[in-house]
Amino acid sequence: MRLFHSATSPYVRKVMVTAIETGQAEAITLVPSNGTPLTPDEAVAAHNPLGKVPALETPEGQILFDSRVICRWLDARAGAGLYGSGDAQWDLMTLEAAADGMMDAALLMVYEDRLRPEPIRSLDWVEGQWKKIARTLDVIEDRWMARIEAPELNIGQIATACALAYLDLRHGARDWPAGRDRLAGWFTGFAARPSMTGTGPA
Ligand SMILES: N[C@@H](CCC(=O)N[C@@H](CS)C(=O)NCC(=O)O)C(=O)O
Repeated sequence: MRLFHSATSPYVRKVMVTAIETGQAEAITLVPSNGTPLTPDEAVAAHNPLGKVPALETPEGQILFDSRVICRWLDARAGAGLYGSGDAQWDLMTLEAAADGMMDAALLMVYEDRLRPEPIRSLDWVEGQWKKIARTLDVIEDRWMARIEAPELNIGQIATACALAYLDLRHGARDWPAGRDRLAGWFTGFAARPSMTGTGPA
């Protein structure tokens, strides 16, 4: 199968960590891509009309996007159980959505800085995005650590770790670990997994 890929994308990383953890990475051929809303990658747009990575072409030729769908598909294909069952699955999918939302906000901050001409940039808007991230980090630290620290691997852990790594990569000066000792301590351990050290920017 083929995966439209960018090494710095936290969403792509989520897919790659899921693929490695479920033993499917060898079956994936990476197709490098580097589009933005201003400079779309036409090859990606031909497969995903939103022009975004990750997009996956399955062995049967089906095109899947976005990262949530691809991770779910990889999990189902391997029978890995990353989403749990019963009430837990809704909790884990909500945690994944929260982590993805942090990625969204963090990426919008980057785009505002890189893609929008300086005279029309909004610092208030950037700070509004950071507040979304800060609130979500606090809620994870206060209410979600049982899922985060669970011994069995789950999709909430993978998504959260990829979001935190992206915060370190793009917004390190904001120092997200400050005041969030439990989440920061967990992340140090999770970030050492081969699936994390083997993915992301070199
Ligand atoms: N909700 C999507 C978000 C994917 C996304 O925003 N990817 C970025 C790279 S980090 C992208 O391809 N941006 C290009 C664009 O927005 O045109 C997912 O979970 O896969």
